[in-house]
Amino acid sequence: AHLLAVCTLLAAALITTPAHASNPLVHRFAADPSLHVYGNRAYVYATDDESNSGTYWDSSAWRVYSSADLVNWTDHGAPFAVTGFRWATRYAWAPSAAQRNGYYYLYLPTDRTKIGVARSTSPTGGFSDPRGTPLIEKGRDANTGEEPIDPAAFVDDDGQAYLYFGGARAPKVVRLNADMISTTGAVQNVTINGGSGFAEAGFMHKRNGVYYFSYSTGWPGQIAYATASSPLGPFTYRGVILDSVNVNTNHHAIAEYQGRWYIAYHRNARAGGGTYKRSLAMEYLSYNADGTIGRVTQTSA
Ligand code: FUB
Repeated sequence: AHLLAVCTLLAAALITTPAHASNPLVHRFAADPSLHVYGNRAYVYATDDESNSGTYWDSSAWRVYSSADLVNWTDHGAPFAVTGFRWATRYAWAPSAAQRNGYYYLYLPTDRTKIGVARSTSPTGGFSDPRGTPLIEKGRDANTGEEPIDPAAFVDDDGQAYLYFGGARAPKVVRLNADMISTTGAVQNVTINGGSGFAEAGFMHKRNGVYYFSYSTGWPGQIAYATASSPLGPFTYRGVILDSVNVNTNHHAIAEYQGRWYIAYHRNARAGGGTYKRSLAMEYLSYNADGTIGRVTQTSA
C-alpha cells in the first residue's frame, strides 16, 4: 500500500509539473553561450568544452543548439572548427553571432590573439571563411589590447553594426561595415565609469533606447553591467546581474524571446565538470521600472 501511495504521488507530480527550462541546458560540456533569436527559434552558439583536453581551454570547435521552447534543445553539432580558418591553430573560444544580408555570421576567437568571421546561409551549418584572414588580429591592428577575444556583435536599429571584444581587462569596440565581414575606423576603448572594472566577456544589448554593456569582472568574476545613451559609451556602472559561478570564468549573453528576457551563462553543472568542462545554463532576466536589471538567481531546475 505504501509503495502504491508513493507511485501515485510521483505520477501526480509528473503530470502536474509544468514544462520548464532545466539547467544544464544540454548534456554535453559547452560554455560561453551566445544567445540569438532567428525566426521562431532560439539559438545558442557555444565553445565546445567536450573537445578540450580538460587541462586548459584548448577546445577545437564550436557548437550550436536551438530550441522553440527553451526546454527541448536540438544539438546541431559543430557549425565551425578552428581548422576552418587556415590562419588559425588552436583555442576555439567564446563565439558570437549575427544575422544580416540573408546570411548568418559567426565571430570566432582563436589563438588568444585573433577573431575570425565565418558566414553561411543557414544558422546551423555550412559556415566558411569569406575573408581568408582574421577580422581582428593583435599585432596587425592597432589598439586591440593584449587579448582580442570574446567578440560580441551588435547591430543597432539604424543598421550600424559594432563588434565589441577584449579580454585581459581591456574592453574594445570597432564598427563593422554593412557586409559584416570587415571593419571601419579605429578600434576604440570602451569606457566604463564606476564599478570594479572589466575583465572579459563583454556583451551589448539595447532596450528602450538604452545601451547595456555587460561583462565579467574577474576570475572568478560577477557579470556586471553599465549603461549609456550611445553604443560607443561612455558607460556608467549600474550593478551586478549575475554572481560568480562555481567555475572561475563567467560568461553570458542576453536576449528577448517571445516577450521575455533571458540570460544564458555557464557553470559547473554535470558530473565530471569543472573549470574546463563547463555546462550551459539559462535564467529569466528582469528589468525594474527605471530600466535597471534585477539580480539573477541561479537555478538548477
Ligand atoms: O572559453 C574560453 C574563455 O573562458 C572565454 O574566452 C572566456 O570568456 C572564458 O569564459
